[in-house]
Amino acid sequence: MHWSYFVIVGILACLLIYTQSTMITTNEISQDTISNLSSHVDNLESNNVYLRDTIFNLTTTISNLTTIINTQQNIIEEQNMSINSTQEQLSLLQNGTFYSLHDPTYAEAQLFIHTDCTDSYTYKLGTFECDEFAEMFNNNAESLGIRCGFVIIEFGDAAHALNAFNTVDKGIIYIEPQNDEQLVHLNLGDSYWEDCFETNYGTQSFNNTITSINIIW
Ligand SMILES: [Ca+2]
Ligand SMILES: [Ca+2]
Repeated sequence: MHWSYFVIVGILACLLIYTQSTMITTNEISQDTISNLSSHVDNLESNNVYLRDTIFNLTTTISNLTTIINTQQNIIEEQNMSINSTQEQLSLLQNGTFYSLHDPTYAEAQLFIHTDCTDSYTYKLGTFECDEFAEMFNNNAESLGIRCGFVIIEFGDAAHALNAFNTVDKGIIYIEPQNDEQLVHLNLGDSYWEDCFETNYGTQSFNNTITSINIIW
């Protein structure tokens, strides 16, 4: 054979070896790349779970903070209303439109009871009943600067109104404004007309056992 034939065969053999070598390298690179990408995907999925948890926690935190903000805003609004009301009352006090009230001494309360004429009015069913007596007595006292309580007691199926003073030296006293009589006591379970006065009003034909006592100052 001619020597050029061997040269050609040699060149072709070299090319074949080179090509196979290149394919193996490319194949190895591709597997590495897939492995890296797969690892990267795992990391991304892991990050994704973390981010989802973070978003969930932040959403919960935002919801809680929103609730707190709404609560605080409500408190601020209530306080603003209270401030406005107080400023209004202060303004009225400064203008002399309101008068300040004080709790009386026991003697001052007695003096008022005996000089006030509410008890001289006549009870009229439907138009001037116990609540009108108690309201008039309260308003007359407070027009003089004496703080007076409007007292409502319940008998279960009926109710009655009277008055109270929180005296500075002898505590709370209760007054029946229809006749100026001061009660000896006023307790739940008492029968109002039978137990609460020194005067004997006799046994009542209706249930007057006290089931609740409310003082509106
Ligand atoms: Ca009187
Ligand atoms: Ca009052």
